[in-house]
Amino acid sequence: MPLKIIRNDITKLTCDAIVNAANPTLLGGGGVDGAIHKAAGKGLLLECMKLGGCKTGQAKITGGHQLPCKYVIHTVGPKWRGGTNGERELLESCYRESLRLALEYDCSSVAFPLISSGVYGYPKDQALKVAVDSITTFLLEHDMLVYIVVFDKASFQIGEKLFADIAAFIDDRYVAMDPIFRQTRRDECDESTVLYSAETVLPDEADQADQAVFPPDFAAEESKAAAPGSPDLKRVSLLSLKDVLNQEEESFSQALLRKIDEKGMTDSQCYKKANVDRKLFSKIRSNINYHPSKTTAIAFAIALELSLDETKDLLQKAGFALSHSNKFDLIIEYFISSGNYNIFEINEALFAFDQELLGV
Ligand code: AR6
Repeated sequence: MPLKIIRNDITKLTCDAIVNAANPTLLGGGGVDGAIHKAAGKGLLLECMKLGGCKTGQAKITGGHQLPCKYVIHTVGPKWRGGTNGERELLESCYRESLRLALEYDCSSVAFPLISSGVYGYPKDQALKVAVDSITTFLLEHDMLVYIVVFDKASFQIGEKLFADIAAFIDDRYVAMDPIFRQTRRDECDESTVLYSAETVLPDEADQADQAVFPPDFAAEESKAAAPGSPDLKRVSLLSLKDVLNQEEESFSQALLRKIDEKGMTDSQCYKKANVDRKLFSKIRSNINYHPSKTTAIAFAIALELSLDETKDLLQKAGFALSHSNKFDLIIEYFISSGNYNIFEINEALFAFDQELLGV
């Protein structure tokens, strides 16, 4: 199951477990720790008092008390001391140990804040990379829906150079010119936008809310053909309409399965790399006429490492196109053109530019 980056207050999430960036006493503090204790009420503190603290890199679990989640997993991140004192290993261990506990307690969804990236001073871009890498490694072996919760815009930073490169790429190609976007730089982004809240990412709904536009405009053809005084034309046109309908074009689902075979991938390698949920993949596999959302279709193109032209072909089978008047499309084009098919890096960039993310 996939990894999602969302912007929200972690105390508001209804997933099975949320993770707390705690300190070794487990008795509360500032930052996300303070917010969690405040929202959970005194019961959480009382339960934490019985745990006997927690070492850096380790994790312990309690109930959610007055929070909407079932459990709180408390982990203690490393303090940043320049990066050469085992910080990365300890931070990886926080994610690994928290996910191990989530698994042990049968959680199917868990949400992490960016551990250590606040009071403990871990550089935010590096903290995010550790989070993404550790969670991705775990998800290769296990089924779970994992959220990284970013609290504010400033918490989320892709590298300055990458951001500048993408901005320049968009700027060079953007056709329907948006003067506001032309001036936009990272620190001018709208802080209040909640792009991808937990409520908007229910996998099934996301794909049912299909916005495909199917190209042949049959209704228009028919009305043209029915113009008064041209009965023959009407017959000819209706015949060709029938012909068109009879043309068996390869569907998105068929094309996808064929490409998976051609690339020598297994289904699970492909949907995991696409950050797509197994259930959704089964739907696509079992329904030849399945119409995916655009983000799902692109996620598969990325997983299959298709060229730009191949991507456009696959998208077209789902009724979509890539356009130069759309920031989202240009970012996708940027990554494909640079041969970077890492879906998590692409999602980090999409997130930084306030765009919808790929996969489910
Ligand atoms: N929801 C999601 N993320 C949040 C929230 C929230 N409600 N509040 C803050 N963040 P920090 P640390 C983000 O300082 O660096 C405490 O005092 C925040 O923007 O909470 O691991 C503990 O008791 C930042 O990106 O945790 C420890 O003493 C991230 O959560 C110490 O801080 C982590 O910031 C732990 O420091």
